[in-house]
Amino acid sequence: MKKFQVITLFPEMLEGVLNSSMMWKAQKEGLVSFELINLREFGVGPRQQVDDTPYGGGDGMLLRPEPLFAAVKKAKQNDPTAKVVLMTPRGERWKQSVAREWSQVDHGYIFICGRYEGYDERIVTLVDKQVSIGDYVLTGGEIPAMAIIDSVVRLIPGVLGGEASAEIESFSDGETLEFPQYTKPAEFEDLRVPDVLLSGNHAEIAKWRQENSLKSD
Ligand code: 6GU
Repeated sequence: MKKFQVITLFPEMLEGVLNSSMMWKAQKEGLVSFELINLREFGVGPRQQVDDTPYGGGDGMLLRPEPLFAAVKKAKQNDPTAKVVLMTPRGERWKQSVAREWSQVDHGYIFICGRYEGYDERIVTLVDKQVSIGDYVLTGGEIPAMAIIDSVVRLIPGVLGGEASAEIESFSDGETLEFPQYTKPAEFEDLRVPDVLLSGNHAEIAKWRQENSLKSD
């Protein structure tokens, strides 16, 4: 069972997503487990401070190293072989081929979600990989962490159910994006399903789907 741990100041942001749909099913079937680690619990002093002003001046607050180091230590105790992943717009761009690799390895992952204006750079010494989900800046790593976990979990054998989805997956082999699909009715407000899909000609249908799929990577 693969364990995904997420270190965050906002565990409630992830709860709904990780406990719904496919990710709920994957947990229920014992294929994955999720653990949310609240960074606030590792805060410094009586006010459990997690951030402070940058040395050298400048606006905003940075996450302090002590709570981050303590939270990673806790996560490593839970899962000693897990890899540590830092969510940052400066990281390597996430892609489907990496999601596939991560779904096949037999160790867990610990995600560190940055927040506010940044983090103390010393956290990088604990990190195996820095990941970004695209060239834009979000206010925190929580949404990227959810995107990455979703993209990995759906590829774990046994998670994706149903003949139809498995069929699309094997057709695409993960490298080809899905073709457009239609269901009943065949005509809706003057919008018609392409004739080829109603033709019953399986060779023509396969050709149409191939031509209308997008290549990834
Ligand atoms: Cl991983 N974090 C933040 N804050 N913004 C991002 C990102 C990550 N990936 C793209 N934008």
